[in-house]
Amino acid sequence: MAGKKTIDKETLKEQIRSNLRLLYRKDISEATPQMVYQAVAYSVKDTVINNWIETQKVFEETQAKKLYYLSMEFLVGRALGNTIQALAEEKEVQEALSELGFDLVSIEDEERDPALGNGGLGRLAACFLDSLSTLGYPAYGCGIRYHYGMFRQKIENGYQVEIPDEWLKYGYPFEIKREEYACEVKFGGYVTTRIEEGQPRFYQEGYQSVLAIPYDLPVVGYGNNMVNTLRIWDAEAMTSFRLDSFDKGDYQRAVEEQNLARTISEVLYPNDNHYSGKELRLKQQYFFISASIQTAIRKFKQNHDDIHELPKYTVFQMNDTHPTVAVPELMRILLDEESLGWEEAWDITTHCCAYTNHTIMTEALEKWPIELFSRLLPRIYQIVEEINRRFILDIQAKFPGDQEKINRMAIVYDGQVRMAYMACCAAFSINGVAKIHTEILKKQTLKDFYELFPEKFNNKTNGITQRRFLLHGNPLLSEWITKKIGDEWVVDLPELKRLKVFVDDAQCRQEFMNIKYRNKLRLAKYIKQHNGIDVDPRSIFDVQVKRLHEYKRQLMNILHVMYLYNQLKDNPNLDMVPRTFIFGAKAAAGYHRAKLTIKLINAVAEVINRDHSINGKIRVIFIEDYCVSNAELIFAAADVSEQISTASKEASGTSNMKFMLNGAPTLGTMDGANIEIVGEVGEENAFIFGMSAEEVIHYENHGGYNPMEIFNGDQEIRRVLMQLINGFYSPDDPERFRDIYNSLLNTKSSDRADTYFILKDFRSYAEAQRRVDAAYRDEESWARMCMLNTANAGKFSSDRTIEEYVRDIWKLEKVQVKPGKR
Ligand code: F58
Repeated sequence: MAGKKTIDKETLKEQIRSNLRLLYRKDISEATPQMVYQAVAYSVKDTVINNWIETQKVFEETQAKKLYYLSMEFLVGRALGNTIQALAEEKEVQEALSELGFDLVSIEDEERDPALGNGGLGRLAACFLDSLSTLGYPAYGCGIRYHYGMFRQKIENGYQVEIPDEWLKYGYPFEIKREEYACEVKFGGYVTTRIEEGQPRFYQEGYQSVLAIPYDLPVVGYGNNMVNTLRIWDAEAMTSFRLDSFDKGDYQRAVEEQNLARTISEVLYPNDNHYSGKELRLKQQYFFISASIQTAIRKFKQNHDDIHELPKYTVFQMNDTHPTVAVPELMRILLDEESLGWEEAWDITTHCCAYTNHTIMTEALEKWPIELFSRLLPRIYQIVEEINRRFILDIQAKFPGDQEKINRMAIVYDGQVRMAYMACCAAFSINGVAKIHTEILKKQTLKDFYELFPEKFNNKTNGITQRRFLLHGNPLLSEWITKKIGDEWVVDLPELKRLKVFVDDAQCRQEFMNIKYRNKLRLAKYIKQHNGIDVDPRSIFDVQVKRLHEYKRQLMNILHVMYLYNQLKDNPNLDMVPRTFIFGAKAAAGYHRAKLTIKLINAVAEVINRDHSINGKIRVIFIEDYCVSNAELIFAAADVSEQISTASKEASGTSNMKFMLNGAPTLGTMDGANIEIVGEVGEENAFIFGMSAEEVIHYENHGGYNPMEIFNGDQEIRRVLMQLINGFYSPDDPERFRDIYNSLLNTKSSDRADTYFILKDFRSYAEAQRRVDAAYRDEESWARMCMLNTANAGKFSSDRTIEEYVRDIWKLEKVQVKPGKR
């Protein structure tokens, strides 16, 4: 599919040898796999650079409109394999390496995942960049070069232990430092006003500066020569530029600036669906936003004289509220540096900024205390106040006398700045990430804003890139699909529907299931290596991998395992298909209940995996350090995709799509994108259970429900819960899981008992699990179901999502890039 070959095997071998000499003064015979990885990466980068330069030239020539995707997180995963694949050079590289005595897969394993994100939101940003490049749209990802990304997870004695992620330890070969584009970012101090030419002008004084240094990472389009840029900002002290401060004895300030710079880009906050109101977090936000917006304006001005034209050439997409300071920062630049009036500046800003919401969980909605916000960003805060003042006037004009409404909608209220409201007030587009999520935003979370600005609201159901999660992660299935229907699916996923005809062909079904089996063997090997446990590749691989959060209900899953185990103990001859329950999840370091749930999963695994009396009918595996690279192995090997969030809570989910694409039916609630998955594949090809979002919301609005009734009325559930506090899974400390037990049964003033309706949905879940067991026994219909999941996954490509963003929000034009030459 890709154009001409850009890598020639013999030249590549020579380059690798030469890179080894240049980088390490080593011959191939003495090189370690890590060294070879670096040498290969530099060679591949060499090819990429030519196309990268060419892409930039095309941007200059065409003056195409550019997207700036502003995101605190980009969970890109490994680059080497992806890049080689995008250049369609896998065969050349594989052969070159094997002739040098190495194999590509193990060299790829030498790469550290750049884990600059937590979970869904960060991975979505990475999928979007992949699609933007592949589709040929001009775009920049703008983020932070955290020195420590998402922590690495070790399991010690069943507990999660967080290990710093030193992804930069050996250097990251794909990045390029661009010192020449450094920007100054100012924090603190105070604002002075001077009248100049009859106009007040605002100056921030007494501030501390940080130098923002960009590092560029290539985002390589598949087979089209396009290379967009992911620009991540690192902080350095301005001190070398401020020797004068030392001279003047302003030593204190110089030291403070050093410290500020040292901390800003140090570490990613490891929270998923929970915001942390830490000062450093706000510093990080303003740091990368100020640098990105300054750069975008500088770039625009190189080619355009009239700043009013900015929205014609530039669009900023704010990935959740974390980049929302982009609004006042753009206003600041337009007002203070471009000397525009308020209305003009507001008009430009509100035509450039768009906002995506990723959650309705109230604890994830960002609010900053005024004291902190105004101290750190004094000029920005003034602008926010003015945005708020004018916004309130607008509301008053439309809803005279409705003070309640003003209280509900004000951006600055009750001592806090409400970031989502600022985003909604300023953005020209507000989107949710799945149909149901967008509806809940309109009807509930952002109801007042929907009433005021109905035209701004739109849905963009998430997607994933098939190039990483099928083409790269599941080579066997990819080859098979390509053999059956050609390779267009790589850039046009709905092509997969052409696989539907093969479900009626016994031979094809056999081939499809053989591939699944081989992928299960691959994962079983990984599990053996990492967990030291043998799993039966003929058992059902039932998988839940995602961040650990109460609303995602990993707890319900493990409680169900405990329930099944009780049944087996009572009746060792219980007729069930052997199951391997596979979990993978990181918990935020400070989220105690989530960490305790990990311990519970491991405690249950300990007991069950050791019990030979159940004849291996249940195995429980906790995969340590779930991350993008092992995810690829896991999706390919899954039989069942657990998507069991409390309905209404999971905005979209994206792992559900990755499983579907790899032929695993969904066992899930009618939540997030599960609903759309069922819409595509049909309810008969999924296992749906549990309360609907309406029911959940109804209970929530009426004070919840009484889980005690279930506890008292259902002896099997009661038995499972008692095992949490009678030492069954924790003989050394029977109280260990008391908090989990309490969370399900005891009402505290702050929390409802069983906030996430685990007991309420339990029976329905167990029943759905029985349907899985029954369905799996019918080999033919199970194979059909799996194939139909793959065949109907076309909608869930991030290519489709990006085309919708382009059509409805960004209005970008495609560009064509020729292969770059040296
Ligand atoms: C996730 N949010 C949603 N937030 O939970 C998931 O349903 C959705 O599919 C995905 O976004 C993509 O739209 C999410 O991952 C975070 O991790 C934030 C990180 C920063 C703090 C607040 C949560």
